[in-house]
Amino acid sequence: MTKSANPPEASAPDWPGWPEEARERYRAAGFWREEVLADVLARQAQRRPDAVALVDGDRRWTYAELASEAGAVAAGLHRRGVRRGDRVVVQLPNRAEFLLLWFGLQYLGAVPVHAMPGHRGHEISHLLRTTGAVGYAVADRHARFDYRTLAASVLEEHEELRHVIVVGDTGGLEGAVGFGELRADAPANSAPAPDRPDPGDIALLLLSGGTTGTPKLIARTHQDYGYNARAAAAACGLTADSVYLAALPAAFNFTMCCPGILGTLTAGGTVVMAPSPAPETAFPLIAREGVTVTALSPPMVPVWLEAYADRAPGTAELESLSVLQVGGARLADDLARRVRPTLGCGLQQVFGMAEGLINVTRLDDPEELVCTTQGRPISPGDEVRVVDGAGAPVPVGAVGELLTRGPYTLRGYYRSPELATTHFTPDGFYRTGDLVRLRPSGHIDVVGRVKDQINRGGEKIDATEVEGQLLAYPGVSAAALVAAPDPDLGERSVAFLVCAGAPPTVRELAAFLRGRGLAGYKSPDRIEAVDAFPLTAVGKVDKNALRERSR
Ligand code: OOB
Repeated sequence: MTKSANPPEASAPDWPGWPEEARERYRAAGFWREEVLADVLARQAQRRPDAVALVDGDRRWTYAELASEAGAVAAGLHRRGVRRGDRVVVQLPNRAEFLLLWFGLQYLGAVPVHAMPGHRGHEISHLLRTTGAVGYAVADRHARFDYRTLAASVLEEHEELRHVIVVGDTGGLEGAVGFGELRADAPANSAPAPDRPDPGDIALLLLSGGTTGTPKLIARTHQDYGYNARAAAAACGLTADSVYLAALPAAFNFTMCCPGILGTLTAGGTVVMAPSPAPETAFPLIAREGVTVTALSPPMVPVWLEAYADRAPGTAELESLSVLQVGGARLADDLARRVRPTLGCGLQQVFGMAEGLINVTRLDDPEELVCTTQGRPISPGDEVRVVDGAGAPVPVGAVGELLTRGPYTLRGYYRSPELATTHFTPDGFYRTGDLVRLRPSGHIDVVGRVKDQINRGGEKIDATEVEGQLLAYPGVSAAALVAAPDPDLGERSVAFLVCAGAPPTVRELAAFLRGRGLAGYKSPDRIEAVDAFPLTAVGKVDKNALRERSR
């Protein structure tokens, strides 16, 4: 038997976890159960073996089939030496294979690391390096990009990376195994005797939007993520009759668990994979599969509203849809108000974060709250505080930074002890960096943020990370990235550059950053050349002044 390169998490001081007192409380309250995420699927395969669990195009899997396929994937991975606690970076589009592999890993107690489809060499290398992953799963091609080229380049750099799994054609990539081959190696129903992880072990690693230069990783445990799925499913009213369309990237925490894919499976419903949230793809899928709930980020909302308003009268493509969730960035109130009259479904605003805390408007909340707030926490165990710059609580209705602690909110980042004091209070609250106002009902209005981030329609861009890359451009001696308001995306990025000669054009800079392996959405949308930056009283770059200038 091949020895695993990575010991199980329980023995590694990779992250702080919750203090004993909190763990006992969360167990006693019934938030945490003695369960692992693989049990979600195994249980449904027992209870409703013939119900449809997953749909991808013309392919469908009942719960029994999904469990058996995931078992076969687990067996294939096990044969190749993947073991409990091993990390595998998963960068797959919304295809059934995402879930087959994800549950295959769960069956082994191995840990999927959620990469986004838009990530490139810079981000993937960081994930591989930080997690010491033994595997990397990609599609052959997706959205006009050949992921095998990316895999080939990272394979050279990362010694610990022993398994590249390609969904589709491996294209002769040395050392790669095709997904079909991986699972075909093992006959159905031959899942290895599970090396059952502890419910408190890391079940998956999510990527944070990041505010410190390199994307931070968030360890989610079986019991905290399992609870997140159950609580979100309850707050969203999911049942075994729910049909969820996964239209945003499956790797996104919103899509995966709020309630998303995992919440739907927890409730015994059906997950339908959509290759894209565009109306021409999503609407026919909703009609064909009788989708009842889906989730979008704000920029897609006007696109859906316009597309549906343009439909011929009497078109009832969205008839089955009862809830449209919107989150990831602030939804404008006037767009929110148009959802029900135009699409004929309820709106649920979702203000969440990979770090944990999820807020949702409830289905029976007054329309005014649904259209103007970002919801309230899904769990009675969620603690929220709104504080001023000195950390003192502000009165209800006043703006302050949101701090939070709870049964599914992290207490520290993965392998980043240096962030303990900057991102957490001494008593374990996570500093979200979001500026909010609390209503007397407990609903939260998100009004801005203190973190140095651009929220480009839900895609988070870490200013510090991009600034570091901009400084590598020949002739650039100083760089500052700020958000400018944008009618479609909410925000776009503007790079202020101090250059020795002529500044680069947007296209030149994009090509340069692409060459450095940076994800495309991080390239500045606009460039402003300046002689020097405005400074604050203490001599820091005055980003507020730059934001004003970028309007
Ligand atoms: C979701 O997760 P992340 O980790 O990509 O980003 C979290 C941040 C929040 O701290 C906040 O700044 C912003 O995204 N955000 C919103 C928002 N939802 C997220 N800002 C205003 N209004 C909203 N509705 O984005 C995420 C994770 C799970 C569920 C939903 C979104």
